[in-house]
Parts: sequence; C-alpha cells; structure tokens
Amino acid sequence: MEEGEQSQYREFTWREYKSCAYKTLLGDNRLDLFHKNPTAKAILELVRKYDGDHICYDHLAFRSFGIDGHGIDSMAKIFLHFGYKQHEELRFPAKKLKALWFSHPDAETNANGTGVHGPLPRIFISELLVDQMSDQCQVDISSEDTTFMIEIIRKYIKASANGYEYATLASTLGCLTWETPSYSDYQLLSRESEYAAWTLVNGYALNHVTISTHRLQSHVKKIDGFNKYIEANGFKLNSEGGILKVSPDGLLLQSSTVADTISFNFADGVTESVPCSYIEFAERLLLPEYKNMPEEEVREFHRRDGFEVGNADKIFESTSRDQLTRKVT
Ligand code: OOG
Ligand code: NI
Repeated sequence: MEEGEQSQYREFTWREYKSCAYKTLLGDNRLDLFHKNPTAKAILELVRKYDGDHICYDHLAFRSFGIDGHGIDSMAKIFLHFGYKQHEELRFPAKKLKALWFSHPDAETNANGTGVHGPLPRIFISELLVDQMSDQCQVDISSEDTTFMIEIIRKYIKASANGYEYATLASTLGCLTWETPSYSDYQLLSRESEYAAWTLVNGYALNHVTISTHRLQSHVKKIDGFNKYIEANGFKLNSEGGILKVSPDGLLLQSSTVADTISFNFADGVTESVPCSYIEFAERLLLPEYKNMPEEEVREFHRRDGFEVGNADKIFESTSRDQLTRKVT
C-alpha cells in the first residue's frame, strides 16, 4: 500500500452486518438453493422474464429434528435476533410435526423493492417431534434386528453435539451439522417418516422459498393463471389434495412444485438420488373488511396473513416419493 492510501478494509457496522446477513439468509444469492435446485432457479428466471422484476418472497421454510436443541429454536434464533416475532403454532399429528411461523413488524419498510431488497418474508420452521417416535421401529427382515427410529436420529444428533449453534451457517453453506448418513439409516427412516429422511440428508437447508403471486403485475398474479403458466412451461406441480390448496376461509391460496432430486453419496458407499428443495406460490386475498379497497392503496397487512394446517399438510408432500414418482398425464 502506498503511503497515504486508505485501506479498503474497515469494520462492518451492525446495520451493515444485519443487511448482509439478511441478504445471505433470505434468498437471491443462496448457493444451496440455486446449485442444487434447477427448478427453483428456472422458475424464478421464467417469472422474471414474463412479468418483470416484481418477485417478492412470501416466506422461506426450514425443517429440523425436534431433539436436544436441534429443533425450531436453532434456526429461529437469528431471525428473533433481527427483530422477527413469533406467531401461533401449527400441529400435524399424523406426521408427528409441529411448526412455528415468524414475521417482521417492519416487513414492509421496503414495500416497493423486490427479492432481497423487498419486503421481509415470513419464516416457517417445522420440527419432527422425535420423542413421539419412540415406539416406532423397523425390523430388518434378513437379520430380524429391530431398529428404533429414535435411536437412528439420536446417533446423528449425538455426533453433532452442539452443531445446532451453527444451524444458519450450515444452512447457507449447504452442509450438514452431523456426519454423512448411511443409506441403510436413510431407508429405515424414510419408511416411517419421509420428513425425517429428508431432514437427515438435507439438514437445515432452505426447504423452499415462496413467491407472492399477488405482488406480480401480469395475469399470473392470480394463482390459477400462475399455475397454468408454470405447467404449460413443463413443470410438475404437487397434486396432493388438488394442485391448488385453499384455506377454509378461502383467502390463502397455495401451490408448489415437486422437489428436485440430487445424487447423494452416502457414508456406506451407496450413491442414490434424494429429494432436495422445491418452490412454492401463494396468493393472499384481501380480508373481507378491505375487499373494496382501491388496488393502489393495498398493503400486505390488508391481506390474509399466516398459515393453514390443511394447506401445509399437503405442501409437505412436495418432497414425498409419491409426488416425485408421479407421472404427469
Ligand atoms: C413446509 C410445508 C408447509 C406452507 O407454506 O404451509 C408450507 C415443508 O415442506 O417443510 O410450506
Ligand atoms: Ni410454504
């Protein structure tokens, strides 16, 4: 460095750090999402080309194992630190899952921006209620050995130790906080819970991002038109309970693609394809009290907020074997 020349390195301010961390966590540049999930990347590009630069994220979603600090809290921590607030819990007894969602009180500060420069997305984090799997076991027919599901999960979590402290780091880097799983463990888990098997190989990876269709400008701002457009371009949508998932109040409309797959090198030398992430679409209609509001005055809080157990239950299936192997007719 020449004398008198200023170093270009300096301390980050807290404000700069926050904005940088947000951008890394919240989308556009996430390497894991775009390297591993060509469908998500292609759809974002397709929609941008067709509708212009109007993509805003409704929410981001993560999965976790609800055991020894590795559950929802491990991923929620950073968002709470940044001022996100927690909302009500959702329960999925048949799947042995619980979920929490979070939103930021100043989510709309950047109401006119898009992508990571736009409104702050809601965050949806779920966890497998691992303790409820204690009586679930699988018998290996060849050796007649009995394996308890919970033991398999415990083994990885034990080896991870306090790996949950690095949940967000692992998520953005696209790596696991536990040892590479074996194919036999993956298979055993997937027979009992596809969610458990997904989480074993994907860890804290971003499960999906959701495009707010109501913030788009062309005819695809209505989710029916959006779905038709996506299907006409050759993408397969999750058909569980019908392509369009509608909340009982009729105001939250959701659909999603079927997850991409990636070839995974298991610890026991097997290489098999496993599901990774998908992309979701949501249209939030105006709350009844605002239904005659002129379009230019409408803000996000005039619309249906939150999530819906009935919709979510079907969207979870976007990574299921049934959906992945389904032929589109
Ligand atoms: C989450 C499924 C639920 C929603 O918006 O209701 C969901 C998952 O697949 O982990 O995304
Ligand atoms: Ni979602």
